[in-house]
This record gives sequence, structure tokens and C-alpha cells, in this order.
Amino acid sequence: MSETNVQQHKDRVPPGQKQTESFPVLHYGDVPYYRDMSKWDLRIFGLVEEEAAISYKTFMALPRKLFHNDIHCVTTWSKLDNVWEGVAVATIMDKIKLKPDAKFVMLHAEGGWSTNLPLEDFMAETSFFGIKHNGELLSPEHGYPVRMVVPHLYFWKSAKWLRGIEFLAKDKPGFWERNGYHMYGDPWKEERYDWD
Ligand SMILES: Nc1nc2c(c(=O)[nH]1)N[C@H]1C(S)=C(S)[C@@H](COP(=O)(O)O)O[C@H]1N2
Ligand SMILES: [Mo]
Repeated sequence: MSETNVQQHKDRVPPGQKQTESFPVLHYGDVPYYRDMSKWDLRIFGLVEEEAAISYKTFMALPRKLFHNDIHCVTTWSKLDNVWEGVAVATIMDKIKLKPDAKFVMLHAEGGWSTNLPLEDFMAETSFFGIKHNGELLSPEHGYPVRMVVPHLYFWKSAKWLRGIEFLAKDKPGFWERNGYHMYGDPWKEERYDWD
């Protein structure tokens, strides 16, 4: 389908964005192609009473939910009506006791990439750990086996190949945030770059 035939939903597309039907692949660095999932884990660390590491097997056995959302990339594409299968943030966080000064989160991806967001945004009911997109397991390019999805912020906050969740007292810039992107990234306020 050509872009001109896409059904337009102007009210759902933030300023400066264009609707797309495709699912562009964007990231810095190399795509990890996993062979042995026995070495994969999701680490939970920083300002927690007890650090944790969730194995692939345990993570994949967690209860899942469907999430329906629109996503907005800072490079100006927006993709509406995504259906995801994933694990609610609360499913993991119900088992984690945070220290009282935990106020921010750093998401760590395979290979060292990172992105930061406030605890409140991470804990939002619309944020989740994505495993399937539109009925298919995430491809390696889109973040297999697990990516964060935070649809109310620009899509760069949705870390692909998630491997770590770190709780912090103070906000700290992740990879793109150190390279000029906005610390928060609200698409409705066009918080694209740190001078916006
Ligand atoms: N690990 C990791 N996650 C990442 C990135 C990255 O470079 N590394 N780029 C972000 C950016 S800028 C965008 S727009 C989205 C793109 O996701 P997609 O390739 O599934 O469309 O992933 C985000 N998550
Ligand atoms: Mo992006």
C-alpha cells in the first residue's frame, strides 16, 4: 500500500510527524543474533533492596497481555495501531522492592546502549516488555527477544534487546541523550533535542 493510501488519523499524529505503514529499523551499532538463550538474562539492579536476574526461561513463562498503541520516532515517522504481546511492567515490579530514593530508570541494552526515563514513565500502565509485534515474535532487528515499549515517549526510549533495568536517584543521560537528544522526549511537545 502506498503512503498516500494510508488512512490518516491526524489527531493521533503528533506535530512534525508523518504516518507510515512500514516499520523502519533504526538503531546504533550491531543487531545481536542470539544462539544460546541460556546465557541471556534481564538484570534488575541499582536502588533495589535485592538485585535480580531473570532468565530467558523464566521471563518467557511470565503472564502476558496484549497492548494496542501508536509509536512515534524522533526521525518523524509515526506508526499507528500496533498490537503487541508482552509482559506488564507491574508483573516484574511486584516482585522487586525499590529503595525509597529510586526516582529514575536507566534501560540497558545488549552491547552497552542505554536510555533514561523517570520511574513514573517506566511504571506507566501503557509501558511494557514487548515480545511479539502484530502477531509475530520480534525479529532480531526489532529487538528479539525482549524490547521495552514506552509508547507515550519518542520511540528511542523503547530499548531493543533489553538486558538491564537500573534504578537511580537522579536522572542521567543514556546513549542518545548524551548525544543531543532530549532527556524526556514527549512527542506531543516535540521534545526532540536537548535544545527544544
Ligand atoms: N538497543 C537499542 N535500542 C534502541 C535503539 C538503539 O540504537 N539500540 N534505537 C532506538 C530508536 S532511535 C528507535 S526509533 C527505535 C527503533 O525501533 P525499530 O527499529 O523497532 O523501529 O529503537 C530504539 N531502541
Ligand atoms: Mo528513533
